[in-house]
Amino acid sequence: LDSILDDDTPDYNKDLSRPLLELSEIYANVFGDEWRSFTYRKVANKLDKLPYKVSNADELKSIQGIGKSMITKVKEILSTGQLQKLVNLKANTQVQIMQLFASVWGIGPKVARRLYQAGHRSLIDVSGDSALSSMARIGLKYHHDISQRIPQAEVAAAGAFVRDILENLCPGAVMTVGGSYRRGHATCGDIDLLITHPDGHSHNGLLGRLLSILQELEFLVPFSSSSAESSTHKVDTYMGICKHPQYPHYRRIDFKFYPKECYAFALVYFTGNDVLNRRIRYLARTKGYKLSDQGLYPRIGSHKDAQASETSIPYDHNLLGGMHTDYFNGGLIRDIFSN
Ligand code: DCP
Ligand code: MG
Ligand code: MN
Repeated sequence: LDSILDDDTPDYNKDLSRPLLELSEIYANVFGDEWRSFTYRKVANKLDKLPYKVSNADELKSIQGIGKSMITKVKEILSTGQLQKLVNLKANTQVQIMQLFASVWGIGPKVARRLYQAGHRSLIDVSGDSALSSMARIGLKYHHDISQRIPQAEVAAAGAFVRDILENLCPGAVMTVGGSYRRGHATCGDIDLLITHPDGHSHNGLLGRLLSILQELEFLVPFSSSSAESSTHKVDTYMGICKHPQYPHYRRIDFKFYPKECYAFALVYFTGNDVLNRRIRYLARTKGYKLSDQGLYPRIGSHKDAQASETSIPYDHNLLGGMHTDYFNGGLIRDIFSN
């Protein structure tokens, strides 16, 4: 279990996992095939976590989740040093262009395909497209900066900057820097901030007030169009671009505001990574529960009734609401896995 929770990978099998990850990205960005993309990413993650170097693909047969076709691919990499399928895809200009388009914040695989079909072949072409979302416009404008990884120290500095404002604005508010930063990575793709208030109500409406101060201070790039949306009534989300006054680059930043009774679950979700989240959600499901970013709920009825049961369970039935986060992160996950 520790090896699942610990994101420090020993790197014995990077030569195997890297091409699989590249295929994963192409499946998502070029073909919009999220399922296949996830399968490749999952196997790459498993290979990364092995405490030894794989020298014979048959060694992988006993590992759950690595199927025949993946073993065939690993064999090919071991014997030829590459994956012909990947080599072909990467040599294809259409693939290259659509990957570039989809690497822009605010442009997903569907829009990337539409832009290609509309005849665009470069980011300069794309910036002249009349149907871009405001997010994609900002994504294009800051594309160079936000494509760079962020050093851990700068993520910490940005977090401290926001925490300072937050604590003045709303005393007692609690903020955690999540995502890859919380997993101890040396560099991060973005800055993930998770915020709540232990009094149970002060988090309401806090997002808007915090955003306007951060924009006044020019920490946040002004960008409001449909960003301060809430995906459910429980969580307020904002995705934006920020720049710490003492650092030269613009960075991607995500804010999430949760009520305190969801916070432990939100913290697990927002710490990730996404593969771990899918695994523990699946595990919860096999044990008759539903795990989300907001709680752990008993499932009523059969798998077919899953949708109905989710909506029929009142929120207060959250089994572990309010439980101390450290217990949740360490203890609960450990308990689920050991049962
Ligand atoms: N998350 C998830 N599934 C997704 C997206 C996100 O479970 N499709 C969760 C797990 C992530 C967390 O949210 O760890 C933060 O998302 P990020 O996209 O910021 O990913 P990371 O912080 O893990 O990595 P990066 O360094 O690329 O930002
Ligand atoms: Mg992140
Ligand atoms: Mn993020």
